[in-house]
Amino acid sequence: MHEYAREVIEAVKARDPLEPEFHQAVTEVFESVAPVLDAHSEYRQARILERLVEPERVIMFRVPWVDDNGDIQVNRGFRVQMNSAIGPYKGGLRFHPSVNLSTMKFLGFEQTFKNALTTLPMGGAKGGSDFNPKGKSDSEVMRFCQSFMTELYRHIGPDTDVPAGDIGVGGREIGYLFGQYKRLKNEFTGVLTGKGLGWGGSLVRPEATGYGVAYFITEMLATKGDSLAGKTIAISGYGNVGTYFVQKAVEFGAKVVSIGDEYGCAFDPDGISGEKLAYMADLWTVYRKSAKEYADKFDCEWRPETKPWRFIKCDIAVPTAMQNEIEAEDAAALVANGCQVVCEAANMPCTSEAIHVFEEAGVMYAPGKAANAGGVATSGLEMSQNSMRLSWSSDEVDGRLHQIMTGIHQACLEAAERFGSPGDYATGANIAGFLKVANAMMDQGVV
Ligand code: 2IT
Repeated sequence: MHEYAREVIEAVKARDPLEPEFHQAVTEVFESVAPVLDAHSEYRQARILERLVEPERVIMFRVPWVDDNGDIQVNRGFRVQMNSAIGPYKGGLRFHPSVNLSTMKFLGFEQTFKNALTTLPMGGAKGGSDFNPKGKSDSEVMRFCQSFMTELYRHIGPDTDVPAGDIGVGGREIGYLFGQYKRLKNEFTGVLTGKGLGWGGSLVRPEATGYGVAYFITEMLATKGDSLAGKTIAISGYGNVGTYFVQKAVEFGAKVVSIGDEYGCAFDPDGISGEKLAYMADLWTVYRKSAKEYADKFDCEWRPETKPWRFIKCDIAVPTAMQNEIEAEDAAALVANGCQVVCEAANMPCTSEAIHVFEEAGVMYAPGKAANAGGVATSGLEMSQNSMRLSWSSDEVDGRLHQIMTGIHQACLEAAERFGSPGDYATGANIAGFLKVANAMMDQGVV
């Protein structure tokens, strides 16, 4: 670890000791950029690391709402506006009971470098609430979203901060949030992405994160003269990212054999496709049910309270759920079962210890900030279309997404090579993202 990076990490831990996820994200990036700091003392003089770890603005607010029984509920809302050096703040909103300031800061920090890698002009932010949409009626979700936006609207805007979805925030929630923003501001603008296709959304935005991951893995395998055809893949979620990843992976000839959620994991050795894939797509968005329903409906194995990583033999593991879902023991089990590629579709799903296990075993590992950047990249394309007041065809958007993903893959490999870690995607992604953001900050002075 570089001495300057170590000093700043220690200062972050001392100042905010109760933010382990944020410490983890900062440590991973700052460990990677050691060779850059060695070669460029100007970043230290400009206190770039101290500025990167301090969000430009943190907004925390009360979100009161009335449930279907007439009882008053109170949740906590957040928006962490991390860094605007290369564009307006941009990043998703997460509605999940695990949301707190640490998770919001880690996600905003990751988003800053991810957005830089897309090459589009977007700064980094994240927001959300500890509200749990599971088990809530549509009207409860609507009232919650309206209350959330009643505070958030004064802090965002199409040239200021453009939120989108993340875990627990999909098309339904974006609709309610957009409706309330429009009503409060009396303005129809591209203030959110992931909008409905009939009112400013972009074709391919729903598919983009999953497709992007499949494009990224394809590039990784191509460096070894290999492809997705015939590969067995384990995934852990069944939401938007997982669903469209499965669709593209199947198109590329692979077989995806698991889905899961916080209750357990469904193992389908025949692979998810056709009718089963269509059901998976509707499982949450239409039926609002657990992954167990899939196992029941298609008569396959359901393992309660188990993660797929522990028992499934796969060539490729694609965590699509939550931070730190792959721990060291899970990583060891994957390696023992012959897994050769781990590609993060979620944000920071591997612990630092798990990544270490993969490195030791020579498993190819791609970090989320590179591999899952297709979602936010296509959000950037939605912003462009909104600004121009026109819509591109699916082929146009998908073509740009594909080009962006191959570009990110290339940028990771080039940065890794240039700074002495050839083939190391994590180091390459962190360095490439860091250089773009840090250089913009240098140009813009002490702000
Ligand atoms: O983690 C992510 O990149 C997202 N949730 C998407 C953010 C966005 O603004 O589309």
